[in-house]
Amino acid sequence: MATNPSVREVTTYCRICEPLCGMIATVENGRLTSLRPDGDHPLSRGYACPKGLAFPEIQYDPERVLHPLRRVAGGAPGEFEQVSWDDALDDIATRLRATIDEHGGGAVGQYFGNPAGFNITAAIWSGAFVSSLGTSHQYTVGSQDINSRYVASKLLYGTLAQLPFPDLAETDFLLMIGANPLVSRGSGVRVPRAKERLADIVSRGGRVICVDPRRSETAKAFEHVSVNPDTDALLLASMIDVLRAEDLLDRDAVERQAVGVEELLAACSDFSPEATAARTGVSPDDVRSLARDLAAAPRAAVYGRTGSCLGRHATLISVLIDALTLLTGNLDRPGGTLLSTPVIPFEEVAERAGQMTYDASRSRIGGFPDVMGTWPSAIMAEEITTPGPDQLRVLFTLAGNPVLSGPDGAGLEAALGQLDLHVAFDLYVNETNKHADYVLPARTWLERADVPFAVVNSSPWPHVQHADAVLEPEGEARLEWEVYDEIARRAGLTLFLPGPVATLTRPVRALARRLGVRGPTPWTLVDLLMRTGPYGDRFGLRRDGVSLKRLRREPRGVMLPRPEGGRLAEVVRHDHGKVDLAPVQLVEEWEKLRAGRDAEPDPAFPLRMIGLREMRSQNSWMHNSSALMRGRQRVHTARIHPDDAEAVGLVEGAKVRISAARGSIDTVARLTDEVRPGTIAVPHGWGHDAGWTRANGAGGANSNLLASADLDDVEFLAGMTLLNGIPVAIEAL
Ligand SMILES: Nc1nc2c(c(=O)[nH]1)N[C@H]1C(S)=C(S)[C@@H](COP(=O)(O)OP(=O)(O)OC[C@H]3O[C@@H](n4cnc5c(=O)[nH]c(N)nc54)[C@H](O)[C@@H]3O)O[C@H]1N2
Ligand SMILES: Nc1nc2c(c(=O)[nH]1)N[C@H]1C(S)=C(S)[C@@H](COP(=O)(O)OP(=O)(O)OC[C@H]3O[C@@H](n4cnc5c(=O)[nH]c(N)nc54)[C@H](O)[C@@H]3O)O[C@H]1N2
Ligand code: SF4
Ligand SMILES: [Mo]
Repeated sequence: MATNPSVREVTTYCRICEPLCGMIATVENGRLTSLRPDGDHPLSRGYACPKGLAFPEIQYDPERVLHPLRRVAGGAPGEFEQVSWDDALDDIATRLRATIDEHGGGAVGQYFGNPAGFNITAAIWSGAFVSSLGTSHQYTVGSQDINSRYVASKLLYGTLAQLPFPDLAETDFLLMIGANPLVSRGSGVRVPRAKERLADIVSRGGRVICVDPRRSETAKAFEHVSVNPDTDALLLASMIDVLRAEDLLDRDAVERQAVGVEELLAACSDFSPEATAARTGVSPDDVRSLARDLAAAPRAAVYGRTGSCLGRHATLISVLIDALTLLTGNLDRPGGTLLSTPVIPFEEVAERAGQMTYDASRSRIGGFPDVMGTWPSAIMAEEITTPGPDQLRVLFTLAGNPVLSGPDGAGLEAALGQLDLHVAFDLYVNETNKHADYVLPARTWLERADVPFAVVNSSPWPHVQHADAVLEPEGEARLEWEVYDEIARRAGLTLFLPGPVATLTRPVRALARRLGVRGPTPWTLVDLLMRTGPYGDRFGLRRDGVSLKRLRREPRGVMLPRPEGGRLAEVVRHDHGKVDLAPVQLVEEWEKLRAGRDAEPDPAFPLRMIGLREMRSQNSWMHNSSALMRGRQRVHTARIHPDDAEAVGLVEGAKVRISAARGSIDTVARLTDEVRPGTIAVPHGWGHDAGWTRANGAGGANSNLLASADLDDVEFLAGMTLLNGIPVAIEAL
């Protein structure tokens, strides 16, 4: 094979989810003929999941968008015609300019979806684009995902740029709140070969415990504590109360690391295990054992993921997770919870430049605090439909599908129709961008160079890898950053105005001038930040440091030094230099928890709906693959406990209607005692009706039609949407 010049084997890595598994692509005459796991990758060592392996089908999907599409004048949503890039860019720039001239930059906004988080050049340039307009209409998937975790870091440590993670490499006790890494492959902590890594903990004599309303795949393989949806704040407060009552606190660690301990303990004392048992469904005995075992474990870590972030108390829960870790002496030490170290320190630089804001401004609708300059996506529809200064009139959707992934998709769909201009960058016509004026063809991860950012900062096995583009782009697909650049140029905008972004780009421009490079590109910025960052080569001063040049020489990437403990003083930005366990912002959150708004179930909606991830499905966008949509995966189902099914006369495989305050959806019942009685579990991202025939034909329903965008259903501190614990009722159809 190696002798045939038209066949190449290229080392790369998958960019669908956080493990970033190593892959080998075989390219024959410019066409991808195989994509297989890279056996020599230092972390994934020959593992790839079905989604990664199915990617060639997406790459060559005949329904992929390969040319700029423009909505037919007067056409219905989804009626597009092919246009040239030149025409598309000219028209977009002209209309953008007109809106800015008439209404100001504050009328322009962006929705940043999940795949954009794996696309470094798009992430940087889209950020520069919206920042240069001075608009506050920035929406990201973060308010359906992880923003509460960042806000908790702001409150606890005084910095948003911190994502603590469990040291899976050395821990003896892993307490997971709402995470299912055997399916999700880990999130908020980069852990390729998750199953093995968790099994290692048990082989070392340790324990792995999942707190989850569903006996998830991970809970089945390890230990399970079953809990009612959206009651984790109560459970964690009770555990802290047990530590206090039984004198199990690590007083030395508390003294060294924290302020506000007495206030925290006082707040938790309203939540003894007896006081919370009825709501959490966890017996006082079980809560006590859990707290005692956590305190007694030599090295323990508490970790929460989406199951802990998508409820009414998301930020409070994230705070309590780190509080439990700290109170048991496990924060900032190997085997416990470690503090993240950035490979490319965007966040740190932005923070120093005053750009990583929290609550520096409040949203027009709902008065929500900004999180890194972004608003909750729950308010996007109302920002479009509510007249007044800074009404949202132009929207760029970058790799997102909020009609399926966010709350009240129906309301959002209706609002999207009112935009003056909506431009999307995507691989497909999806349920959101079918309402756009333009869908612009994006390149897949096999068609672009990349280096991972945020997700590599939190790993017990830190590693960074650069990938070159493996394939020439199909059709006319372009890199998003170049398109943003071109739109800005044609609209007469300067992406790098003096102001916030300039703080980042000024040193890059100076460097670029010295090297004789014309203007900054995302790559000059990346290289500068990487080289001057914590792992950087400091332009030669540090021999084993990283630079883009080195990463390009070492295509399987570079293992970085294992993170150490003892970094708290360097991370904490509060004046007192310690972790604040009783930030004032939580006072009202404790009140809300005490009031227990949701404590008394509404008899009309007695059940609670939670989400679910499946191995062969990726959020809203991989349902057009025949390789993935096989067997059980073909059918969208609601997992329902047999007792709840019997109560309404439902049988296995029957049609079920699920109703909530804002409407209803129909899907298929799957009876299983893996969910608690009173809980149903339904995957999100289904109910397709856009440019993907197989996905459309798969049926199922958009579970997020039942999720509320009402302002008082949105968690206040981080703007999190209530996606887990939605009050619902079921009936047989
Ligand atoms: N009920 C419920 N809802 C949830 C969740 C839940 O647990 N429960 N989870 C939430 C979470 S954590 C997430 S991350 C979101 C995800 O929600 P979104 O951020 O809206 O992202 P996706 O649904 O993954 O849609 C991604 C879109 O990007 C496109 N795309 C894929 N790759 C590329 C690329 O390389 N370039 C470009 N330009 N486009 C690309 C796809 O075709 C697709 O249309 O869903 C959230 N919604
Ligand atoms: N196959 C596959 N992998 C994925 C994705 C995918 O769509 N498919 N998406 C990727 C993305 S974008 C992300 S953010 C990660 C997410 O990674 P994870 O958060 O690990 O993924 P989930 O499988 O959603 O796990 C959440 C768990 O929380 C539980 N849960 C729900 N509500 C509650 C609650 O109120 N309390 C508690 N304690 N638990 C609750 C659910 O039953 C579920 O088992 O996964 C990533 N990996
Ligand atoms: S787990 Fe699967 S989808 Fe995620 S990075 Fe690895 S191969 Fe890709
Ligand atoms: Mo996510």
